[in-house]
This record gives sequence, C-alpha cells and structure tokens, in this order.
Amino acid sequence: MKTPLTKTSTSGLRGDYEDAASDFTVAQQWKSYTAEPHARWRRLYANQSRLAERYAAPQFVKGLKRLDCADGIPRFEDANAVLGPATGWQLVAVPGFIPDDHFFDHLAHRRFPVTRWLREEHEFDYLVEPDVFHDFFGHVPMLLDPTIADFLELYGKAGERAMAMGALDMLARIYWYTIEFGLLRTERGLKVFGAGIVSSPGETVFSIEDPDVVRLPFEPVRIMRTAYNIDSYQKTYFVLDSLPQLIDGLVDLDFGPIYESYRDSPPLPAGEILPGETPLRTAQTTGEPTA
Ligand code: HBI
Ligand code: FE
Repeated sequence: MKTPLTKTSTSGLRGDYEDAASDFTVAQQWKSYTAEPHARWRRLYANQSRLAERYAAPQFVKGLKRLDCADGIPRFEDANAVLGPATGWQLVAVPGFIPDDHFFDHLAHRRFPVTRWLREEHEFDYLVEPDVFHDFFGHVPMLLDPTIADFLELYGKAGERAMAMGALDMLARIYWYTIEFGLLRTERGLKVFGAGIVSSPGETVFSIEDPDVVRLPFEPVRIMRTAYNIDSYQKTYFVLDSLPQLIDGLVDLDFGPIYESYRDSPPLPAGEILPGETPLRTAQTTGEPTA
C-alpha cells in the first residue's frame, strides 16, 4: 500500500482517513464541496469530454453521457441509481488510496471505491494518486459496460491468491495496462478506455498520436511481466481487439504456475520490444472521432 497522504488540500478532504470505517469507506459529504471545486470539475469535465469524443472508446463516451455529470462534482448516490440497474455495481466513497486487501474486497463485491477529494488547479494534467475526477470520470463510465463490470469483479476475486503467492505486482500490472492505461481497437481506429488515460489530457493525445511509443497486442502473461511508470506517460500500451478479449484471455489462465515462473525475476522494462514482437504502427492508430 502506498502511504496515505496527510491533509494538503485547501478543501481539507485530501487523504483524511480519520472518519473512515473499518473497510476504509467514508461518507462522500457532497454538501461540503464549495463552489470552487464544482467549478474546477466543470472545467475538467468540459476539457476531457471534448477529448473523449475524439479519442475514447464508444463504450466510454456512451457511459459518460448516461452519468450526466457535466455540471459539478456528482453525488455518488445519483450514479448508483444508474449503475445498480445496469451492471449491479455501487460506488463507495474513500479518503484516497486504501490497503490492497480492502481494495480487492470491494471490487470482488462489485463496490468501486471512489476518492472524495478533487485535484488542485496545478494538477490538471496528471497526478499520481487517484482523486474524484480520476476515479469518477475515468472509471465509472466503463463500469456501465457489462464486460468491464464482470472483469473488475474477477480481478477483485483474484487478489487474495496473488497476495498469498507473493505475486501482487504481477496481478496489478494486468489492472494497470488495461483498466488504467488500456487501448482498444475499433472500427474508427485506435481508442483509449483506460481511466488513467481518459482523465489526463496530455496522455489522451500522446497514447494515440505519438509515433514512437510502443503499442503491443494484449497478451496477459507479457503484461504480467512488464514494469510500468507511475510518474510519467507510459512507454508501452497494450491494445485489446475487443473488450470481451479481456475476460476470454484471462479466465482459462492458470495463474499459479505463471506467478511461480516469473514472480522472482525482475520485470521487463517498459518500452522494450522483445524478439518476434510487432508493435502497431501509427498509420494503424489514427482514427475518426468516436461520437
Ligand atoms: N485504493 N482508492 C484506491 N484506488 C486504487 O486504485 C487502489 C487502491 N488501493 C490498492 C490499489 N489500487 C492497487 O495497488 C491494487 O490494484 C493492487
Ligand atoms: Fe484508477
């Protein structure tokens, strides 16, 4: 677990774990958001939803519209009224990063932890910790997709075994390179669907347009062996042919022997291309607007 931050924000909400329950949930306290963070949310939303129309997967664009959250920091209970009937997921408010075992337990029960505080002005492009914009704008639209909904529950259920086998890093890379930084091939070209990308204006453009970054076909074992950066744009992205490939590619894998084979060796550095691998060329990536 990353060390929780102490309070640093003018909102007073950042990393405030004092009122957290034993499962690390808190009340969202929606009424405590002042006009200032609501206005910042509106600008973040306006900027990123415009980029999403061009660069994000249709499932994301459609999900975002259903959440109807352009006007200010959304109430999680309003989103729950949409999510529940659609895919059975519910949002729970958290103070920020929570311990791995609690994070997995929430996902295994179709509860998605959403951080309640909003980033500051100077953090518009990217921040290392999740905030409400990353967690809500980035993740919740995809929770309305039935495949992503099922995949996240499976990921939560896989957590316990990975931790017991000392292979949490390997499992976490699957989440990182798909749910956070995944790309998807579509009829209109390559699109983004990972929450870490769609909540960052710079990386949304970079991940699709950069001519040199390595884009490899989705391959679970390769992903489990690949290191990632948390403080810069990714050097490697993995590309799904379809969202169901996420589940199809993972359900039949026997994780135990894979963990045993690789957990004690250093991971492959991000950005490396192995013999026999063919990254996608940029000519294959540029696409038309999604919406
Ligand atoms: N807590 N709030 C929050 N959000 C995360 O994405 C998160 C977390 N705790 C642990 C964690 N992620 C990862 O380290 C696990 O997926 C392995
Ligand atoms: Fe995230």
